[in-house]
Amino acid sequence: MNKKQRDDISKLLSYVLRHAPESMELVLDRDGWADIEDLIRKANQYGHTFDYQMLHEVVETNEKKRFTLSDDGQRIRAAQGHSTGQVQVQHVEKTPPAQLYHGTAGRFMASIEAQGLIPGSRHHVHLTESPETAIAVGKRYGQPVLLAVDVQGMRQAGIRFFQADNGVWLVASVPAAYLRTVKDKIHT
Ligand code: HQG
Repeated sequence: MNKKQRDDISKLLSYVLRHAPESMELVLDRDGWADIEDLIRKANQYGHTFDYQMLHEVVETNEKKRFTLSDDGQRIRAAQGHSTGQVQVQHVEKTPPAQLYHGTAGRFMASIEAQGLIPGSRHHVHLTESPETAIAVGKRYGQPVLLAVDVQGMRQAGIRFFQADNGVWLVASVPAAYLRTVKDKIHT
């Protein structure tokens, strides 16, 4: 497969496993798992032709490790980013490193300063250990803004942190008091 073919399958998987399983009559369990045989059959019915080997290649080569295979290789789920009401993934609660980041766009900052970070349509606010990743995520929506999160302050306030299968950090929200704009890492 070439990159375009892999990206197309990856986008389809993100869409059905995170947001709209019903668009392909797919049913996910509470932890977000889909039966791979069922998924491939339904995808094929909806005009997306790929097989187990191709799906495997997409999972293996995905630069953000967006998808997780079950130990027996029969099920697949999105590691994070869900918005579908079908699932309520039990992510692992963990102590995060001292510094986490969130990337956003300048046009959201007035609202973020007023409300803090809220999950929007997704189930969690997404944080990362990598400022570079955060900046790239922010760029999807416009002029990027890098926010550093006061992890220690949040932990002292009793806010719980979870880690997805692919290392992304998840929280319910981040009150504005725990956010600081970082300017020196942005080179656009
Ligand atoms: C912003 C990617 C106004 C928030 C990444 C973001 C991530 C607010 C946008 C994953 C706000 C939501 C998720 C507030 C937050 N007022 N705007 N109070 N609070 N926002 O796409 O974090 O490539 O739902 O800053 O790596 O950007 O898809 O979330 O800009 O892990 O695998 O509202 O997506 O992974 O946007 O990205 P999103 P996100 P993938």
